[in-house]
Parts: sequence; C-alpha cells; structure tokens
Amino acid sequence: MYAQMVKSTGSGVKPLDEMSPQERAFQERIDRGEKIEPKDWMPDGYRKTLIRQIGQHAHSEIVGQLPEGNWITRAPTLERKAILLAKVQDEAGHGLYLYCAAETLGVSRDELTMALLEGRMKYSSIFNYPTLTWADMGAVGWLVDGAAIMNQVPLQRTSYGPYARAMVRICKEESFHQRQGFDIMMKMAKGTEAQRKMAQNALDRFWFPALMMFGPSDKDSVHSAQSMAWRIKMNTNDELRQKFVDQTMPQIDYLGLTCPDPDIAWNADKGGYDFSEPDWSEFFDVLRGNGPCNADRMQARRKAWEDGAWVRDGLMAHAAKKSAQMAAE
Ligand code: BYC
Repeated sequence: MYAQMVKSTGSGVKPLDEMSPQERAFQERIDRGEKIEPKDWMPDGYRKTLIRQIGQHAHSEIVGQLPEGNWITRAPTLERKAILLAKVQDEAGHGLYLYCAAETLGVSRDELTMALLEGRMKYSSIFNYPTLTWADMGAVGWLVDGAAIMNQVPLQRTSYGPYARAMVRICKEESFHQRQGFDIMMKMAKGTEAQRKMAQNALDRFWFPALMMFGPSDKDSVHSAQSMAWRIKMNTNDELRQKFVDQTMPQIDYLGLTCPDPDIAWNADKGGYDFSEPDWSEFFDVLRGNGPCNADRMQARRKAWEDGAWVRDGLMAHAAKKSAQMAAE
C-alpha cells in the first residue's frame, strides 16, 4: 500500500507495479505486518539498510559508554556510582545484542568494527559532545536515553525479527536509564543554587544535540521513505522529534528549569509545541567528524580494538586447536 502511495510523492521508492514478483511478495509480507527472519529472501537494499542502521545503532551503544564512563570514578556517592556503573554496563549489553542482530544479516562484528574505525560507518552525533559536570549524567540519562526510547519503542514493531526482538529488552533497560537521569536532575534542580545552575547549564547544552539525535529534518532525510516502506523505520525523524519535545516540556516545567529555546510555545491548534530547529550546519559538521569529541571517541575505539588484539588472537588459537583435536578424534 505504502509503496503505491509514495509513487505520487516522488520519494524514490519503487511502486508495487514496477517490482519483480519476488520483490512484490516481499513487500506484501511487510504490508501484512509479518516479521522477516534471517533465512528469508530479502532485497539487497533491505539487507544493506538494516546492516547500516543496526550497525550504527550498535556502534552508538558502545561509543555511548564513553561520555558516562568518564564520570564513574567521580560519582558523588557510592549509590550513584553503582547505578551509573550498571547503566554503562547495560549499554555494552545493548551493543552486543545489536551486533548479534546485524550478524544474522551476514556481516561479522569485526567487519562492522573495521567500517567504524575506517570512517565508513557512523555512530550517533550526540556522543561527540562532552560531559562536563555531574549534572550532565542527569541530562544524558533524561534527554539522551529519553530520545533513544522515543525512537526505539516503535522499533520493537520493526519488520526484521532479530532487530525487533533485541529492541524489547533494550527498551526496558532504557526506561530505567531515563528514570535515573531524571532522578539526578530532580536532586540537582531542587538542590542548592549552585546545583540548580549546574542542572540548567546541562539542559542548555544537551537540548539541541538531543533534538539532533532523531536525524535531519524530513525534507533532508535520505533514507526515511524507503525505510518506512520496508518498516525498518516506523516514524519520520520530525514526527519523533515533535513527540519528544511534547513529552519533555512538561518535565522541564516540573523541574523548574527553562528550555533554552526562546521560541518554544504551546500551539493549541496542532496540540503540540512549536519549537526552533536545531542548527543543522552544526549537525552535519559533527557528522563529518568535526564535533568537540569526535577525535577522542575514535581514538578510544581504536585503542580498545588494538588493546584487545591479544584476546582475539588467543580465542582464535584456542578455536583452531579445538577443531584440530575434534578432526583427529
Ligand atoms: N547521528 O536519511 P536519514 C543510543 C545520518 S541512542 C549520526 O534520516 P536514517 C544510546 C544517517 O545515518 C542512538 N548520524 O537516516 C543512548 C544518514 O547517513 P548515512 C542510536 C545520523 O538512518 C543512550 C544521514 O544522516 N539509536 O544508542 O533513515 C546511551 C541521513 O539521515 C544521525 C539509533 O541508532 C545522528 N543522530 O535515520 C547509550 C536508532 N541522524 O548512514 C546509547 C536507530 C541521521 O547514509 N536508527 N544520521 O551515511 C535510526 O532510527 C535511524 O538510523 C536515524 C537516522 C533516525 C538515527
């Protein structure tokens, strides 16, 4: 249905009547809401898009540990340290489920890592911003995990089975992360004047980068139309951004903080907030590698890969020995 609809919009999505019988049968399965499983036939573009999206998502989870890992040794109490440690470990787990989901499409984890290290794959723009104060741990949990959930809850219904199933557990854990971030913000916003200022400053710095997490505005999104036709994406970037703003504004009010967007205003006619677009030139510049922390993040990933070489070599040597033993028996 969707594919026929997009014919008139010039979105670049192939209409049903121009598809091969195999492509058409595949699109009809998607339209019926069936899950696609690893051994099923799928168009090359579907496979490639999933590898790109799931791979970038996995990289984001792993790189996403770095800004928060920065604060584990400096958490203000033992309880906060234990909570943050658990959250950062959860992100490692999310990365691993997602690499496994990508592997079912015929790409190895090593290939995905090399694509990241060689600059052929991305990770989320948000992790190229620094975490300067403890309040940033609140803002990251509340806004960054909040934006991640907004994007990921619909992905539990995505058409590719392994991705949809990985998302179920990830979303449960992300909602705990979001709550712990809001809890830090509550403490800071209702604390001393210095703490309140720190909370406001964290909100000021993370607001627009959090809005950028949903991707470029719909008119500049290259992949949305085809990804939505394939139910790899369930909503457009702007739809999710709007939902996020509408959900977060009452929380900002509850905290007694101020949104850094001077033009944000409730629009009763549309039943949502009007708000300013993020600075898209900054967004694309961060994607090109010029954000405040891009070089640090990539250096950390490269170091982890190089430092882990002996572990990979040891595992491969062990596996080779085992298979030689089994062959001899
Ligand atoms: N950062 O055509 P578009 C998390 C790229 S949260 C970097 O709209 P698409 C976590 C895009 O890749 C974050 N790049 O693309 C939270 C494309 O470039 P390429 C991870 C971005 O894919 C807390 C180009 O811009 N979540 O993990 O249809 C703690 C054009 O964009 C970004 C996910 O990955 C960005 N923000 O839509 C720890 C969710 N936005 O690839 C961890 C799954 C766009 O052609 N992903 N680009 O070179 C998605 O839902 C979609 O991929 C996006 C982008 C909505 C992000």
